[in-house]
Amino acid sequence: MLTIYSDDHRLHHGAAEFYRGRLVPCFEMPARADQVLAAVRAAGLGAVVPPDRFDRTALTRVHTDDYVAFLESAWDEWAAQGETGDALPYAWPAVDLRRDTPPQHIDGKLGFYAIDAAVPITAGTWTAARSSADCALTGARHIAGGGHSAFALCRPPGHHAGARAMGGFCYLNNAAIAAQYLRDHGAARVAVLDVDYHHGNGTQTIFYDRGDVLFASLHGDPMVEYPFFLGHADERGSGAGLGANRNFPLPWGTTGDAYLAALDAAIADIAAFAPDSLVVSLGVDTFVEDPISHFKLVAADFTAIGRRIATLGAPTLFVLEGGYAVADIGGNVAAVLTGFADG
Ligand code: SP5
Ligand code: ZN
Repeated sequence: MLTIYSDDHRLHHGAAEFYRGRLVPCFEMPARADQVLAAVRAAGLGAVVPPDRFDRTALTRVHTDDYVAFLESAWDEWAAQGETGDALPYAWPAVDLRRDTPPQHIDGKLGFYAIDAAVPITAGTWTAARSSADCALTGARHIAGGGHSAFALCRPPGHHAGARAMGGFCYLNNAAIAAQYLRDHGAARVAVLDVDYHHGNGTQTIFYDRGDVLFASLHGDPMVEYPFFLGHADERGSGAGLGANRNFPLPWGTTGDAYLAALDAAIADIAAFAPDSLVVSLGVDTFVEDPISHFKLVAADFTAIGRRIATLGAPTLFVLEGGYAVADIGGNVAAVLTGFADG
């Protein structure tokens, strides 16, 4: 399996995020990608190549132009105020506030284009996010060209980023950008399967009213888990997309057996949709020892996830999302990919 990776991810290294009422070191850190790269190499999965550079228009197929422009200039606007630490939002257009008047000041823009505060912007964040999307796009290009599978080793992750908002460590929605690229290059139907512990709210909203991209997600129940305000089972899509959105919220403490049963249901939905290609938002924060999550999957469960995905027989692009047990993230990702390759 081809892996696409860029060292540019190192340029994004946020200092701190809010956690239980205080600032703590970011769970989403460069060592994550280093561990995954080492494990992919150790597993002998195949070649590791750098990403191609894609036009900005590949990004604005799923993100709004003003949002991409915000990401491009946010650090410079922040630094122009004399700030040297990370840019973080602190005020949002939540209930009863106006969304039709984008602020001019960077402090206002940060909140206008964010769903939470877990998105530090540093001097290198834009370069890293753009390279991360390029990794996903390069993988999509490989699949569109007839490749059987690819692994985009993306960092920062993407599935919480919506058309015009960052959130949950995510800036550009790598999986959605890749799925749209596949649609634009020969695939009539694309399925996105999201196995990250958290609901892929950004991917869901981007494709919610479309029947050409199926979104299926297994995740911690939003009644008790981030992102809290999306990801319920009754969200089935709208308009032409009605029936093309499937959520499988699962309780804290979910073990491999229950997880794999829900995965079988999601895979049955995907098989019925008969996609021309599949994008997997691959988070391994479902791991029992993940520091911010509450599922109980173990290494053998990750192998089983890969095997089950392989039964679909679709050209498949894996896109890295979450996973914060740094010592184990590599082994768990490699387990999914080898399970798929051997399946
Ligand atoms: C890509 C991805 O996995 N993003 C995850 C973003 C999660 N941000 C919120 C984390 C809050 C952690 N609170 C957990 C409490 C555990 N006791
Ligand atoms: Zn996650």
